[in-house]
Amino acid sequence: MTAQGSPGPLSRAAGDGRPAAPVALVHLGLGNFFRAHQAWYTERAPDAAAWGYGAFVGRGTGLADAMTPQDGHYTLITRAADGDRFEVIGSVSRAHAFDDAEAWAGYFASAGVRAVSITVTEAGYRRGPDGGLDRDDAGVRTDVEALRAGSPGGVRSAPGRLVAGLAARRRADAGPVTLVPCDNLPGNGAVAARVVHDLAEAVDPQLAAWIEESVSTVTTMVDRITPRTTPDDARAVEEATGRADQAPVATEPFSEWVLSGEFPAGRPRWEAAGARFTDDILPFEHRKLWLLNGGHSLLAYAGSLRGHATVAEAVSDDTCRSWLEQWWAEASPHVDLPADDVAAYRAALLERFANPRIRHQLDQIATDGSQKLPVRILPALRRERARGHLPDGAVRVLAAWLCTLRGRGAPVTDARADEIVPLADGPLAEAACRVLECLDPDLAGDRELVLAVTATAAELTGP
Ligand code: CS2
Repeated sequence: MTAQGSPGPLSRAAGDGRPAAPVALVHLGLGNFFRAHQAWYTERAPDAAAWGYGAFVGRGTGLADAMTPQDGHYTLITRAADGDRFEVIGSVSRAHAFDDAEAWAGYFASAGVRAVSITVTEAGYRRGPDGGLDRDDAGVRTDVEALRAGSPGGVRSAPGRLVAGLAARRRADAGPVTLVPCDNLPGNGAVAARVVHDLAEAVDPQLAAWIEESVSTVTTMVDRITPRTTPDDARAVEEATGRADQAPVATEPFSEWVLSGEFPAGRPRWEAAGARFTDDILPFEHRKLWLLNGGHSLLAYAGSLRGHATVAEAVSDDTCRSWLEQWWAEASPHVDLPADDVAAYRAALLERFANPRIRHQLDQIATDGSQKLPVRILPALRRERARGHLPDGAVRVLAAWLCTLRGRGAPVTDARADEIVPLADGPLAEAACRVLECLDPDLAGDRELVLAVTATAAELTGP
């Protein structure tokens, strides 16, 4: 507390006194995950003083409004099962609203900016059924028109914004740059490179050719469970540190970052802060996407149907826990890592999920099932079907999602809700077939699978 007994504000002086680093990194998607993960690794890198972020909110102005009066600072609360640790993070040098197009272009035009990281959710890449850019998406069409007309100010989609920035870099001849997508998609580097290429090609093929030569896109596996901030978090910071923080973020102690690819313009020494660089990232992506994220999706849908609100509540229910173990037993053999490593990861994961002090809401995880299930559940399901197995754990996730779309359990918030919710209506067996078809037409042709999803959905919701 300050001398008057009222909490002091958070500012550069309240951190380690380090002045704001020059902006050498740009981030799109300033939110809690970025602040608990990439910004934290950057803060802990030994060369942090040279690597500040210019970070942009994906939508709206919220966090930029809260962080700017605090000079970009915020408190990271590391919430272990037995207590909290408080750390002031200063790696965000400037926080910007989503529509600050001038600052965005200015950073890209600066040779001092070396890399651009991205957290825009799975849906933010605006992919179509072939995995490339969805050219029929209304937002994509508007952005292509705006960029063709030379007015990037109103561009809103993530691929559109990246192309607008890269066009500014090319005009300024500011040299190579690296894109660092940090969303839960396998091969997120290839995904980001593809949608950026497709959008640039639609605007100006010469720009697309320049991007091909000058932009490196790395692939990353990111992991740290980070729930929404609650008013209690600000109170906890104030009580423990005497500081009034308008934008704290609480996260778990565990953190992992695996990266693969080249940074031709340089990067912070993230490896000295615990990040790992590898040439073979796929097994790490599978381990995390299938076991952690797949487990999360199972609990989000099936746990909500059983009346639970958080991950910790759901895993303390023996039934949910046995469903989780069942899914893990099906997915684990397909993870190409030593069995002992996978077993240790699962054991650690159970503890992480059970951390009662992390209130990770199931409805937050339940969002965008149409984007998440294809990367979290379907790869292992397909591998099991190819072996002639009918994996009950995977079937249960699909069945629970179907029930959710039919109005049971967690509320539906999904990028494809308008299309999918009507498909889930009507007689259960037909609904199961339509919903599976919309995830992957081959699934709807698998009669045994459709019957199993239908029967499990009926069991989950009772008579
Ligand atoms: C979660 C992830 O919301 C979700 O879908 O599964 O945000 C998860 O908490 C993170 O990937 C953990 O690293």
